[in-house]
Amino acid sequence: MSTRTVPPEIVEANVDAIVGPTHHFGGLGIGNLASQEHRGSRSSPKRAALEGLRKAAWVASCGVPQFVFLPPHRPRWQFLARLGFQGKPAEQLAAALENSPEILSTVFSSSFMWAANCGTFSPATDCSDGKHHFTPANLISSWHRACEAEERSHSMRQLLPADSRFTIHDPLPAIMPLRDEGAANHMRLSDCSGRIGFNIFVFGVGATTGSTRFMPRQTHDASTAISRLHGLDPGNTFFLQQHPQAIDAGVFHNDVIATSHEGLLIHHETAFLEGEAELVRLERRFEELTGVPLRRVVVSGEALSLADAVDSYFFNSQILTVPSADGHQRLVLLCPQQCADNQSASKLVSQLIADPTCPIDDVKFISLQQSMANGGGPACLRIRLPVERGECDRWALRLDAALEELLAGVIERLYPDSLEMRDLLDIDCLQHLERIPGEMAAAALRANFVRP
Ligand code: SUG
Repeated sequence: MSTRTVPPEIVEANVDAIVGPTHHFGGLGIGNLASQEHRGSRSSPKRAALEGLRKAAWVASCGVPQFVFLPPHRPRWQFLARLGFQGKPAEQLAAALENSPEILSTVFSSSFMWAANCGTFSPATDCSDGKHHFTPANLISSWHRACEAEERSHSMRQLLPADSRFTIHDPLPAIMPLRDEGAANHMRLSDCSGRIGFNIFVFGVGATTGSTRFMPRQTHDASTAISRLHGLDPGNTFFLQQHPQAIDAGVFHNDVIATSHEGLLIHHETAFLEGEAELVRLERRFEELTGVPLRRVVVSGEALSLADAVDSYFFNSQILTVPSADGHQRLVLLCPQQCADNQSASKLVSQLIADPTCPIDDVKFISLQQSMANGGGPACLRIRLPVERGECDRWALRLDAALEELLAGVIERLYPDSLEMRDLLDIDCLQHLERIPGEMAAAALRANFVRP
């Protein structure tokens, strides 16, 4: 039980990306078993977008500040032109498909929907210059994601007020030794006020050899560069290497094998390679600065095998501090439906709720079938921005009932029920899909959810 009466001074604003109308199964996620398994299957952009929107709306209904990023324009015509595809739109797309399905998938990608990969955010309270810092992830491990960084810098600027309190860096240089996948490989712990922060960066490639089956997506050099750029206190910053066995089992990001919230860290016993010394340093430092012990839950392979962790996405559950009517705060675990369906995960969730030493009070299961089929659970769909209470009142695109209705209306009316890669070559279908992000943005602007 965690119920307490003093609300944290720093609150976690959540930002979810609205799924785009060209959501499809391209099979491009490196080391991502679900994405590879569903390659070429028919998708439902409408269902994907409504599932994601309902998840974000549920979080908002709990009283957690919730914002959205709107989908960017597709297809990426400039990308096609840069690869030398010329001619009329239909000809360019057909030539791209003939050349490689990866190119067609890239120009229509909706993978920006996994906002946890949009970048790494550090709140002002953790940074030496007293400003918030955000570094968009360069995502250069894969074709379809490497173009997202520019779009996401734009989305952040659209959301946040033009304010000297935010420093938005350039993405790290686009070279393989600096590959970065953002908040999916970063965890922040804090004291109960939220002011004393502890930052954990998790990388797949360091001095020692990494995975053999799949290319690890985050490098140690990228993680250390971000911690320097953000001016994080080295004494409160920790670096852990992902266990190669985990990467080989389909754990392509740390948020598929570990999670954290305030003073709670939950990780699988095979999450990190020789991580114990760094974790002990973290525990000592946490207790020294906060006066209370870190609550670390280590999930054994016996309780949840790596295969079940990947199948259920238990670690990709969101942990939310939810204010309740009596003025208390409760910790709620928002799990993908797969955790209820997977026997080991379901038992683990029940045990955590029943455990009096675990601060999680409650669980909610949510269906995100379309995102999960591409390897994205509840936590992948959002980025957390810990800021001062009330600070986000001035941000754009806050998800309230009116914005939810507006977005659901556009999705219901315009998003396709079903989509296959070949449909993207149909000129009528293409013209329809191409108009949707603009219409959604214009509707949000008319209703004053976005600054002009
Ligand atoms: O990068 N899937 C994404 C899933 C990202 C999940 N995010 C976090 N774990 N935070 C990825 O692998 C699949 C796209 C496709 O195959 O069409 C994809 O990109």
